[in-house]
Amino acid sequence: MSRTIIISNRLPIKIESEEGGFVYKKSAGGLATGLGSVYKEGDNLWIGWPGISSGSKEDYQKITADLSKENLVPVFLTEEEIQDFYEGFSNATLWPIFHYFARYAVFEETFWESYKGVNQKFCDVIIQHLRPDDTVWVHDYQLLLLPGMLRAHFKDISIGFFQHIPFPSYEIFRSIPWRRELLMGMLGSDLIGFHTYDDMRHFLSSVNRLAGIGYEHGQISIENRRVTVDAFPMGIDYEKYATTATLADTLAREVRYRKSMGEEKIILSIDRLDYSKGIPQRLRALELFFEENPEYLRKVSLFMIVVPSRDNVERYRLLKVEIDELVGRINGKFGRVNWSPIHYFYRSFPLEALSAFYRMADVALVTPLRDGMNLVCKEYIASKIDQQGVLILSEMAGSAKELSDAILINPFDIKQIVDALKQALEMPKEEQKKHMAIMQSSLKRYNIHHWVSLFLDRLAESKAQQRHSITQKLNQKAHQEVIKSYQDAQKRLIFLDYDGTLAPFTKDPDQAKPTPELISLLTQLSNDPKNQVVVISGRGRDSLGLWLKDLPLDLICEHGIWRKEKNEDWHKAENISDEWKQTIKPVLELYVSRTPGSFVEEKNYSLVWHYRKVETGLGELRTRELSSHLKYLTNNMQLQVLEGNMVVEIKPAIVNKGVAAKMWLEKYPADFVIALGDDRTDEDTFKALPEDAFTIKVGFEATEARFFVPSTVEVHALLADFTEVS
Ligand code: GDG
Repeated sequence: MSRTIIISNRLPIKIESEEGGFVYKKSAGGLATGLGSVYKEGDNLWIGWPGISSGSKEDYQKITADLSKENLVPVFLTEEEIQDFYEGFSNATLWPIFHYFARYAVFEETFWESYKGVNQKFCDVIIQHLRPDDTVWVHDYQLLLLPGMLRAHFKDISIGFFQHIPFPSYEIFRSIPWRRELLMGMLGSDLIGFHTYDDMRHFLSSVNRLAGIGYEHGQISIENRRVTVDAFPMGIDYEKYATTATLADTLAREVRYRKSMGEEKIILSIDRLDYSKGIPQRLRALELFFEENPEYLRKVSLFMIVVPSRDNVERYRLLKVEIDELVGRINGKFGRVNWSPIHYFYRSFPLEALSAFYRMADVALVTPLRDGMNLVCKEYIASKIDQQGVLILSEMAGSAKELSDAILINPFDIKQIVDALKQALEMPKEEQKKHMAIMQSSLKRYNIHHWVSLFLDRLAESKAQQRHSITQKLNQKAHQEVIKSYQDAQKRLIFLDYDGTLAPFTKDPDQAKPTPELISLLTQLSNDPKNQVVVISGRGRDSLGLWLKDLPLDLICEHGIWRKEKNEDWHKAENISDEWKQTIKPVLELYVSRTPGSFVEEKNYSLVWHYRKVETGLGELRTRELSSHLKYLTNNMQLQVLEGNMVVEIKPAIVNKGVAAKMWLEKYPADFVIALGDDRTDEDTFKALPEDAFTIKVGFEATEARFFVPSTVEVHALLADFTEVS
C-alpha cells in the first residue's frame, strides 16, 4: 500500500532525559497538528531530527525504538552538524537571504559542505524506509537539496516540497554561491509549494535565469518530468484556537490577567526572537505614538512576548540587547509608579495562556519586515470568538495577502504604524466585529487540514498527470522499436526539422551551419533508395537552401512557402503575396528599437522578430506585447502569427509545415513515416501525420508527439543507427 512520508528538519517532539529513560513531549505547533492526522495513520512515517545532539549508541537505539511506536524515525545530528548545517548554512546563510537581509548572510564553504552532508544523511535514512510507491513530502529550507538526492535513487517516486519561509527575488537569491545546486535540488520534486504567488514567481524567475529552464503555466519541464509550482497559503488549526478560547482555564486566566492590568487597553505582540519580525521598529513606533498622543499614556500598553530562539547566535544576541534597551528606554521615559507602557516577557507560555492573551488584546500588532506567512495573526483572529479586536498587519507577511480586512501597514514606515495604532484604538466596535467576522470565516474554511489535503491532492494529481502523459521518452526499448520498423519498411518518409533538431539551437542563427558530420549523415541517409528525406524548416531558402543544396534530399523552407524536391527547382506555394510586409515590418522595427539585442529577419514571404539575444524576461514580455499588437493588425490579412523558439514569425496563413507534410505524404506513400522537431511549428507536422507514424519531439515542452528525446545528440544517434541498417 502506498504511504505518505513526512520529512522535516525537526520531528514534532521534544526529548527530555529523566532518570532511567527519556520523556517525549509532543509539539503543539501548527504543522505538527496539521500533519498529525497524516503521519499517525497506518504505516505512514515522519522522519527528522529529534532535537538532541549527544548520547550513547544505546541511547540512540532506545530513542529509535521508542519513536518507531509513534511512526517517527529519527535522523541523529552531531554537535558540529548542528553548528554548521543548522546554525550555519540554514540560519546564517539561507534565512537572512530568504528574508531579504542579504547584509547578514554568511557564505562559508564549511557550512555548505555540512549542509550537503546533512541533506545526504537524511537521504540515506529515508532510503532505508522508502518503498517505490510512497509519497514523500519534504518541508522547508533546511532540506532544499533533499528532493534532488531522493530523485537520483527513485526516478518515479512522488516527491512534494513545501517552503515555509519566503522565496526572495532573483536579484537577492543570485548572491548565494551555491544557488544553482540549491535550485536543482528543489527541482527533484514533482510539486513545489510556497505560501504566496509572489514567492512562487520569484522561484520561477530564478530557475529561468540561473538554470536556463523556462516555464509555462507554473510548470517547469526538466529531463523527462514536469515540475508543478504553486501557492498554498498555510492555515491554522482554527477549531483548536476557537475552542481553547472558550475553555474554563483560559477564561479564568483572562480574568486574572485582566485584573492585574486594570482598565487600560492592550496591544499584543508575539514573536520568536528574530530580526525578520521587526521588533525594534515596532518599539520605536510605540515610542513615537506616545510622544505624539500623550492622552493615551496610562490608557494603553503593549503586552509583548518574545519567544527565545537561536540566542546562542551572535546576531540574535545583539537583537536581544537592542530590544532590552529599547524596552528599558521607553518604560523609563513614559512609565509611572503604577503603570508601564510595555509588559515584556522573554519566554514562552502554554497554549491556554497564549489564548487568554489573544482574548485580552484590543489590538494585535504584527509587524514583520518579512514573513513567509505568520500564524500568530491568524491565531489571534481565531481566538476572538464573540469578541471584537483589531489586527494591524505588515504587508510583508504572507498572511497579508489573505487578510485584507486587517489594517495593513508598511513595517518600515513608523509614522504609518503610529497612525494605524490610533485608528485601531478608535475603531467603533461594530466595524471591528464586521472585519473580524470576514477574516474568521475565511480562516475557518482555509484551515490547516484544508491546506494539507490541498497539497497532497495536488501532488497526487501532478504525479498522475505525469505518469499518464502520452509522450514517452524514446528509451532503449522504443529506440529499438523504431529501428525495427525502419528495417522492415520498403518505403520510408523522413521529416527532419533543422534548428534545434539537426543542428543545436544557437544564440546566433548564422552559427547553425551544418557540420561535416551532419552533411555526411544526411548524405548517407538520403542515398538509401528506400528513403525520402525531407528537411522541413522555417528557415529561408537563402540559408538552408544554400547549405544543403548539394545533398540528394527534399527541402521545405519558410514553413512550406518554398519547396524543392531533389534534383529539381524551387517551387513557390500558390497565391502567396508579400505586400503585407510593408505594413508589418515597421511594427517589428519599432519593437527592435525598444528591445536591445532583438532583430528582424526578412524572408521572401515571411518576417521574423528574433529575441534570442535579448535579456531574459524582457524578450518574453515584448513577445506578449508584439503578439497581441500583431493579432489585432493582421485581423483581415490572412496572416498567421507564430510564437516559436525565441522568435515571433509572421507568415501567410495558408502555409504551414503540416500542410506541406501532407503534400509529401500523398506524393510519396510510405510504410514508415517519422518526423523529428523541437519547435511549436513542428507540432503542425506531428498533427498532420498518420497515427502509426513515429513523431519525436526534441526537448521537454508539452507536445503532440508520441516520443521525446532530450537533445540533438539523441537525434544524431538515431539517424546514425538508421544508416547502420538497411
Ligand atoms: C515559520 C515562518 C510561517 C509563539 N509563542 C508561543 C507560541 N508561539 C507559536 C505561535 C505560532 C508559532 O509559534 C509562530 O509561528 P509564525 O508563523 O508566526 O512564525 P515562525 O516560527 O517564524 O514560522 C512563518 C510558519 O513557518 C509556518 O509556515 O508562517 O512565516 O517564518 O503558532 O502560536 N506557542 C506557545 N507558546 C508561546 O509562548 N505554545
